[in-house]
Amino acid sequence: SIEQLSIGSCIKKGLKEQCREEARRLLKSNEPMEVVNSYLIPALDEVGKEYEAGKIYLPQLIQAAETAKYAFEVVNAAMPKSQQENDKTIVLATVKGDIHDIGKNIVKVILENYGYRIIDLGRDVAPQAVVEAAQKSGARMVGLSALMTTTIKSMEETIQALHKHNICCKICVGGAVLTPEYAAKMGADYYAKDANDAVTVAKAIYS
Ligand code: B1M
Repeated sequence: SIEQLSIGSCIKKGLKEQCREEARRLLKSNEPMEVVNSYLIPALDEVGKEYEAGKIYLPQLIQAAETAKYAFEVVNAAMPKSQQENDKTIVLATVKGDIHDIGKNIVKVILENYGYRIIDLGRDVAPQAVVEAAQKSGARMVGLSALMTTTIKSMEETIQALHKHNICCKICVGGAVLTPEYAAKMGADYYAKDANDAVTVAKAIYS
């Protein structure tokens, strides 16, 4: 029989099937968001720190992220689905140059649960694509995600592009490297520290 490992160890060791099983087990006694906040994010944070400290290398970081995705899939599928149908549209994107999309995908699932229609532009998204999507959809909220100090610049460029084209929307930014102060400095209307915060922002914008 397979030894039972914590979900963090499964992620670190790249044990995909076991990771999926462990996520299912945790869902028996935790709400989906508890699994995300108390287990998955701390595990990824730890992996990120080990990578930064040179204790693990890029292949292991990639393997850990790939493995964590199995758990996120199980957890996202277990999130309660909203019955609401409405025209509250939100455009979401991870900015140009940045391929980190795990956080953005969580934000998407949570907002969908609250009945928002999400136009997900994916990751590594050019400012112009965000402008076009916002224009075409008439979304009143655009959510941008950036995870690296190097991609904060393209987040800023995206905000400037939206302003330049006079797009009538509120801009909310998120991602581990950001602070509320920096978000304001960039010209964003809102900063969301996590997915629940993003819901609070959406409610404020659409109230
Ligand atoms: Co990378 N990476 N990575 N990485 N990676 C970080 C971000 C890093 C901090 C690791 C480290 O060195 N400690 C570091 C950035 C350093 C910096 O700039 N300060 C880093 C680096 C350097 C890199 C590469 C450059 C490595 C290399 O190639 N040498 C490379 C970059 C590639 C690129 O983007 N061009 C790279 C690659 C990768 C993987 C592909 C292996 C993988 C990403 C897989 C994927 O996303 N599909 C990966 C991962 C997994 C990480 C860490 C370990 C975890 C990120 C994550 O998913 N967190 C990360 C270290 C860390 O953050 N601890 C790291 C979990 C996620 C749920 O949290 O994204 O913060 P987060 O989202 C939260 C909130 O921030 C908020 O809500 C979410 C849910 O609560 N939020 C929003 C986020 N977006 C929002 C948008 C909103 C609202 C809220 O709009 C409304």
